[in-house]
Amino acid sequence: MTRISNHLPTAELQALDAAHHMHPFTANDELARLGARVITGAKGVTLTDSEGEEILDAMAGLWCVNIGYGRDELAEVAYRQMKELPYYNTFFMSTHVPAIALADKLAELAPGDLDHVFFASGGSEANDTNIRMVRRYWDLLGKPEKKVIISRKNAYHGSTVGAASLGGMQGMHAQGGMPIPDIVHINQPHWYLEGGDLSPEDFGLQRARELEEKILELGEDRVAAFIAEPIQGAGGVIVPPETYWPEIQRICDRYDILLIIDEVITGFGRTGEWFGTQYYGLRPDIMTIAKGLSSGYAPIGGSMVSGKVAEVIGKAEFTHGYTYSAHPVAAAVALENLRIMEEERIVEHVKNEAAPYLAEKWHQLADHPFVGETKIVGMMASLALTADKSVRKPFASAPGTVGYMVRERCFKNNLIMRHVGDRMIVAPPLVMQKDDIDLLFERAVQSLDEGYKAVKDAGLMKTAD
Ligand code: PXG
Repeated sequence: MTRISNHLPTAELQALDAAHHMHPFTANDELARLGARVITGAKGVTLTDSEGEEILDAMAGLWCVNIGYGRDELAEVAYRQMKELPYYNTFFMSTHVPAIALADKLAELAPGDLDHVFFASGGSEANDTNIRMVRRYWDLLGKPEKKVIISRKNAYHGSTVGAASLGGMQGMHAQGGMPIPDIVHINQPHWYLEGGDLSPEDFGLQRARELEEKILELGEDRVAAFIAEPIQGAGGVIVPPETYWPEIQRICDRYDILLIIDEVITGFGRTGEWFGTQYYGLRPDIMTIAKGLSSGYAPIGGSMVSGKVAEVIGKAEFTHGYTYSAHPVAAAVALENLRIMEEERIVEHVKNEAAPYLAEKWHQLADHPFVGETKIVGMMASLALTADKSVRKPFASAPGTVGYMVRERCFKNNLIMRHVGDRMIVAPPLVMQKDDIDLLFERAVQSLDEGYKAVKDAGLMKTAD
């Protein structure tokens, strides 16, 4: 049997990795110089690396390991499903029991009339499905010109050409001729850096009304949909002002456009509700899901689709699908993950215990001289690093310079806390207990203290003009 284990010294593993493995969102020359951290195992909320270090994973892998690592039940379900039916497709009038059972469960959990699901292997594929589905929807209703999708700058919707076009990451658009036609971006509701002298409430309304202005500018008859994350995740855990979402919902109701809510990060308990949609009281037509659906144990995602849209799409063949749509092993693993989430009342644990405790600790960080603001909803939190607490301004150095220095301290202190530009972010496994959160806080404070000193010593404690 192939043995995949930590069978070589770390340096050799790192050299092989750098020689042959092209990493996502990584400069491979830098990787070769520094060597990747080799993660060899994990249990609960803790990772182990090839040097035997124990690392607190405050990012739940990549925002996905919601129930924590090392749950044998998921491994056993995967094993059983592989023996029984490792693969079959759901094309050409076929189906299988894991697909049926998972679709049924998701229809029960998803809010409103989001009772239908089109499966994919992850969030990017699901968002590609969404592009095609909303255009097809209007086409079938005799409005083929209604195909523009409005999104937001600094949104993240995935990495395929379609999903990256939906996203608003300039660095991604700059590589590979994106966005594709008929996708446009409005500004994000990022009060801390973009709110100027407006109150958060007024700014939230102003940014929401950019959607209305864009619809009017393009003409309602050309706009198919608006897509957004309830809280921007990869963009830096940007929590919109309270006025933002009600106004967006009002605009979507007023004009005949579809609302796509990307719940890839906010879904499956992260906000203390099953979905961010419920946290904000939204009524989407389509909801993107992935990550926490299987707690990352198997690659699976999908689009939850309302009755209104599914009925139209179902009228004729939708010429779209992936080999691994509703992969039986992934579907079985997801189903078991959802069973555990329900049985162990993990969403309630977030809402009533973990998130309030994390919030109490997180907001204490606002007193640190290096921290300009703290934001948190459920188990996703961010803080802005600042050179001057009295103004909401970026550093004079290139964005991310300071954040990276703090992240390096976190890495050294065995805490996975990330930086996005000069914001620090966490999104821990939902199963964190109070003592895990205490450890997170302790290491975060230590890393901030050390980062603060390093940034001062480097002469970077300067605000942009
Ligand atoms: N939508 C959202 C909101 C996401 O966060 C995707 C779609 C794409 O999902 P897949 O499964 O195709 O990766 C994501 C993924 C980061 C980071 O740096 C975030 C994601 C992926 C990779 C890196 O925080 N989110």
